[in-house]
Amino acid sequence: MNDVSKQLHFIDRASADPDPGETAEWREALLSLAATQGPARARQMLDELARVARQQRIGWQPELNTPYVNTIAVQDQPAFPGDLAVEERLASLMRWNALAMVVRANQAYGELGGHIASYASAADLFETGFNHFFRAGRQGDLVFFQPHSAPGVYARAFLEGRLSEADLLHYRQEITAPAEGARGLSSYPHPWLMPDFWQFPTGSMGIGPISSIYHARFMRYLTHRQLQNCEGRKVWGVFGDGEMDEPESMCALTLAAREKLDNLVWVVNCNLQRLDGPVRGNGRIIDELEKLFAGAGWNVIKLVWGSDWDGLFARDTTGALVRAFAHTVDGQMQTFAAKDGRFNRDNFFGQNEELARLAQGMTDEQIDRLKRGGHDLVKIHAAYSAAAAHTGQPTVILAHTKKGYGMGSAGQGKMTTHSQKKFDGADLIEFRNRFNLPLSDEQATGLEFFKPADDSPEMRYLREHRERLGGAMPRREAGCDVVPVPPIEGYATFALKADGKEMSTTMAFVRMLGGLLKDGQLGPRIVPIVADEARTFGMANLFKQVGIYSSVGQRYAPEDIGSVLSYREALDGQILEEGISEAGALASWTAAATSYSVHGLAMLPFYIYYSMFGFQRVGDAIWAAADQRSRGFLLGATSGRTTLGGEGLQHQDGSSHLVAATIPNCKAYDPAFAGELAVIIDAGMREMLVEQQDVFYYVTLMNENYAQPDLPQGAAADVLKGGYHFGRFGPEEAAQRVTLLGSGAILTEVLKAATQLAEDGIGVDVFSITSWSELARDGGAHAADAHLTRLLADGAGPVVAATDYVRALPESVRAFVPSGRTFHTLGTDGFGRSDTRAALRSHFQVDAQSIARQARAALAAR
Ligand SMILES: Cc1ncc(C[n+]2csc(CCOP(=O)(O)OP(=O)(O)O)c2C)c(N)n1
Repeated sequence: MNDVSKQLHFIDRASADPDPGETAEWREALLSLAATQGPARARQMLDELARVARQQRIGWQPELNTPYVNTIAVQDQPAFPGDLAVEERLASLMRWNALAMVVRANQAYGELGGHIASYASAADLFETGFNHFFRAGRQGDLVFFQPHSAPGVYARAFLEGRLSEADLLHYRQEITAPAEGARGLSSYPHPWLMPDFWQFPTGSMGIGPISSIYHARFMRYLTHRQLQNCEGRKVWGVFGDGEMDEPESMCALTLAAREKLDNLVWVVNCNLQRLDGPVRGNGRIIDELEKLFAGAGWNVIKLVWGSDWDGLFARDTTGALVRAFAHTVDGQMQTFAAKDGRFNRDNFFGQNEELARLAQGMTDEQIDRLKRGGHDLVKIHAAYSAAAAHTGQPTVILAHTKKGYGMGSAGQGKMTTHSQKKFDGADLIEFRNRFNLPLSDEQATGLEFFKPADDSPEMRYLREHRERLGGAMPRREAGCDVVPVPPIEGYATFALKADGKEMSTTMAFVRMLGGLLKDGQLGPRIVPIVADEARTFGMANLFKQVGIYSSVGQRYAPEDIGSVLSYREALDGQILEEGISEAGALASWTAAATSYSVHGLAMLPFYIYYSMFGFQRVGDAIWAAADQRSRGFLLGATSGRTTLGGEGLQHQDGSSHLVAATIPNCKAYDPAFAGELAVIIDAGMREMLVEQQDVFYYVTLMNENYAQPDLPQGAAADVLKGGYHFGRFGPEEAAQRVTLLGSGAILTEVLKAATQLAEDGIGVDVFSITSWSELARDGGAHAADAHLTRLLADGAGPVVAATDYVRALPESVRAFVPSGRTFHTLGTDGFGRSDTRAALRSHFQVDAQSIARQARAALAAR
């Protein structure tokens, strides 16, 4: 008895049936009911039995798993609408060119890396989409490509004439390429690097899946708000089975089901392997995902076996195959993939006589070529058709494939296949033979790219099928309408001329937002987004004003129905209330922030959240949004380490600005006053909506109420550059002078310190620093003429900088402090904790006393 049959034996005994005869009678009854009265009646009977079982507390739960076979029965498969032979030849060419691209890049420069095995497993899944389903253009579909399969997408673009041979030769050489007259091809889908090509960045596992869900939901939002009709369009996502382990992949499955996103189709490429080894060596990932998705409310289509298996299943009258699959774990299945036909005959079909009989009459070669479902174009087409036609639920297709499919003894199913990129001559010849490629030995071993003649059946087929589907893809477009931005005076005069009125910058923001929402042209394009914190930030009034988006309207009378702030959900509601999911809210923000490109409709999202739960919590998603050239506002509220007194260590943010500073197209501001905030919002809107720059803004807001001064005349330009002269304190002719810089929450402490110092006869210049990162960038770009250097030119004495963030933030501008003046930084390094603002500021030494003390010490040290 071999290992597999030992396992089978053991499991069969464990589930032994005490009365097989009785079981058979029940089985027969059900079968005859289904045969005579149809499946609907059979389902009704099962429902009734389940109802009775529950009533009797029998403790039975339906098993969410179905047998390890295709969901779509052979008789339900539609006829294949294409030319199978041509499509297979095309797929083989894609495989070859993708492989040649990666191997050649690595032959030239071993350090470049690249992957072959992932695309080898996904090629047929992609090709079926390209030939029959993925519609291009802004009225078409959104397609998320598995990142490590990028070479296959380039290979197709090569045949389509979108990329040249020189381009393929510059795979992963984006810096060198232009000088050599080529375009470099990025490692993974990166819109930042290939802005006319890739739409959705997927290189970081998990971001693609969650993003695809929220893009699908955002299309519903656009439709329901009657901004753009997205009906009929789909979001397709091809993802890895290993990738499903990422929390982001999983966290919005129920949202997709709840929202009935039947415009969403996921294809999970279940090659059973990830990077190091099997995804679930001791289990079955397809079973696990089936349960998970079905439980979450998705339509699940298992695409497990190819057409060659149909005959075997038909002859298998005893159910031996299904039983054998039920006992074959993925680690074993991988071994079967890695071994040849002989091994599979002995070890799979050799498990028992029934199986052995099924394999009789098949050669070892035929056994070797038995396809898994995800490599069979006919089965894939059937699954995609069913998915595309399904209504009321999102669909996941669990496509069983082999990692490194066709890589033969060099890589198919090997533990190490993920990163394999070296092939020797014999391996290449074997690959050529395996896929019947029209290459001579020299061409194969020389890794020549192959492109059929323009008028060949393959090329004609490829072009015709893409033309039918709207042209080549992926293709990213950027043009969109200009949305006029209303004059700042209309919505922010209260902030620019605050006249000492007390308010927090959060309150000021909400008031501005309320005003902007009322603007006839811009208003409808605004997408306010919250993750269950609207009340925290004083935004409850917007519930009534613009409503919370709900795809089903409001099916209840809200408890607070009579109140002016009542909780109002509506089909055309404008606020996206994402619940406690910063990852979800950020994905929503990205969908809105890229609508200008994806849908040609510029939208302006404002996502407001606890600043600590932004760059720290979902920083990678923000990085991907930056890659995707998002345009919108992120608002980090309750910002700073000491403004949010009682909330303690996990909530107090002292670092988000440091991370924001690392994102090239993110402009980050930490304004202290409402007037500064108004100028920043106004400039951001113009930059994004009118000038159509690919930037986004991160602005921190505070909940501390204090007197808001008027914005000094002429300060606006400097506010945007990162800092302006706020005022001069103390005697004009003071013997001792000092300069204080402060940002955000701590500027009020700086001003108090300035008053104290002035009372001691010290002359003080105070600068409000609205953005340390913009100052540092400006300094880096104009070293000889940095804005900060110019600002400080008129002052004298030591410079003391204080912030509610870590000291590294003000340290980033040290190089631009005029020479001869000492520079001292105060910040909130360390863990936050709970206490009053005063106690916290004293503890972190960013209060007025500490700032004044530092200034005096600096003066004394001269
Ligand atoms: C967030 C993140 N973590 C880790 C990686 C590194 N990584 C790249 S591919 C890969 C394995 C992918 O396995 P799977 O999703 O099963 O896809 P396959 O290549 O097997 O088709 C890993 C761990 C990554 N790209 N992103």
